[in-house]
Amino acid sequence: MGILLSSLQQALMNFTGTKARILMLGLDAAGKTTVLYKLKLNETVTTIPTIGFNVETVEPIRNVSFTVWDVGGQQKIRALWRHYFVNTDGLVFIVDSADQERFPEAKSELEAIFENEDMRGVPFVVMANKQDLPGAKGPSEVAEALGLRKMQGHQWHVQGCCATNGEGLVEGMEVLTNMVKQFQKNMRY
Ligand SMILES: Nc1nc2c(ncn2[C@@H]2O[C@H](COP(=O)(O)OP(=O)(O)OP(=O)(O)O)[C@@H](O)[C@H]2O)c(=O)[nH]1
Ligand SMILES: [Mg+2]
Repeated sequence: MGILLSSLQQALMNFTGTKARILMLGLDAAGKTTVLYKLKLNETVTTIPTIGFNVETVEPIRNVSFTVWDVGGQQKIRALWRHYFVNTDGLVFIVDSADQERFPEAKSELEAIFENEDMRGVPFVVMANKQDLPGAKGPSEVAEALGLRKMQGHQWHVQGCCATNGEGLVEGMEVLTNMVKQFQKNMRY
């Protein structure tokens, strides 16, 4: 009986569960790869700058299973980002909240992402990362610096987090999950 119930449960999960393709972008050293492996392994990995990409499936959140693409953010390879846009269900845009000088650069890269047709209406979460560092700006200041309130046509959320200890990551992904579900229901299908 137990086995039957659990296989029924599994079948139901398979039936109701959705899949989502999540793209993770942001300037070099913002913490994308650190976030990815914290979510995947719950470990703080030692990273080197990503040339190309990392892709991992992470544990389902609220019955949505994620494939997360973490693409290198160095200036000279940002032109490659657009090759990952097609069929994206949600964007995680990571910002180093302690690197105020680069907020304008982050803002213009985020705007450039949404100029692309393939990213039309895609919901996004800005992870205001590195909240542990002295001088880190809070999520609302990061939202302000990125001009998020003036952005039209997307659901968004800004989440303070710290990729090295994991704080805020699951919370941010949960909000993204809800937005992705709505996006898949209303816009894509
Ligand atoms: N203090 C602190 N350091 C962090 C945090 N998140 C990431 N880092 C550090 O920031 C550096 C860059 O992190 P990565 O994850 O490699 O950055 P990335 O965005 O993947 O960079 P690229 O691959 O070059 O695009 C590493 O030394 C991380 O340990 C954080 O929340 N707090
Ligand atoms: Mg990286």
